[in-house]
Amino acid sequence: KEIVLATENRHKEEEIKSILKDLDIEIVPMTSFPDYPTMIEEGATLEENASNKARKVAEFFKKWTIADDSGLEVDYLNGRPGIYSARYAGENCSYDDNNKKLLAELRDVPEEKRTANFRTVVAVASPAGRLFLADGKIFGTIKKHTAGTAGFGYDPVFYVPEYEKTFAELGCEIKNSLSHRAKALQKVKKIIKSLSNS
Ligand code: ITT
Ligand code: NA
Repeated sequence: KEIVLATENRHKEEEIKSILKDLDIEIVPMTSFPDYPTMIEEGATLEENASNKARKVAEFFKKWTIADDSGLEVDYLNGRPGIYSARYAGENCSYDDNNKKLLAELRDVPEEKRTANFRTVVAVASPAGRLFLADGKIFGTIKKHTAGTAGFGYDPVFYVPEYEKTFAELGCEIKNSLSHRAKALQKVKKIIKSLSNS
């Protein structure tokens, strides 16, 4: 009754564990093993990247595995950075670099044109090669300045109109109740429950 979590991102790991905490399954981060495979993201979609990560790690450990691929799609930028969200400002760039670049690209863009969405695809892979996908999306806007300190990545600039706050201002508890990742993982819970009943 355990499932490997294929991510190198500690923030994601924390959120995923928290959202799945009511499942009767132990979430084992792949980073807790002495060795784990390198996950290469060269797919054209979040679906491809999540599937490839989950499959590769499931095969390596011969254990059920889940992986998350997420991206921020900004309408004014025709959906960028999308699958390139992690390396938007360059290979090995910081979250801060990405946010600076995004705010600069949108500098003179008015409020009503700053719409965006965050999307997560979670893949669940079995050692034998079975694969399940679930996605989650949240709509919002890109704020003109960073605000808030919680979370990671684009959280200080992703603004949720219903709450009049960025993800970073909302804090993890509220974010984990309504985020792109939370929505995808609620579907994953159903998948895992139906698998463990069959
Ligand atoms: P793994 O592939 O190891 O899971 P990663 O950080 O490379 O970790 P992604 O390939 O999915 O993850 O890249 C998504 C990037 O989008 C991530 O690095 C963050 O910058 C950003 N991101 C993802 N989820 C986010 C969230 O909930 N809030 C803010 N930014 C997020
Ligand atoms: Na990645």
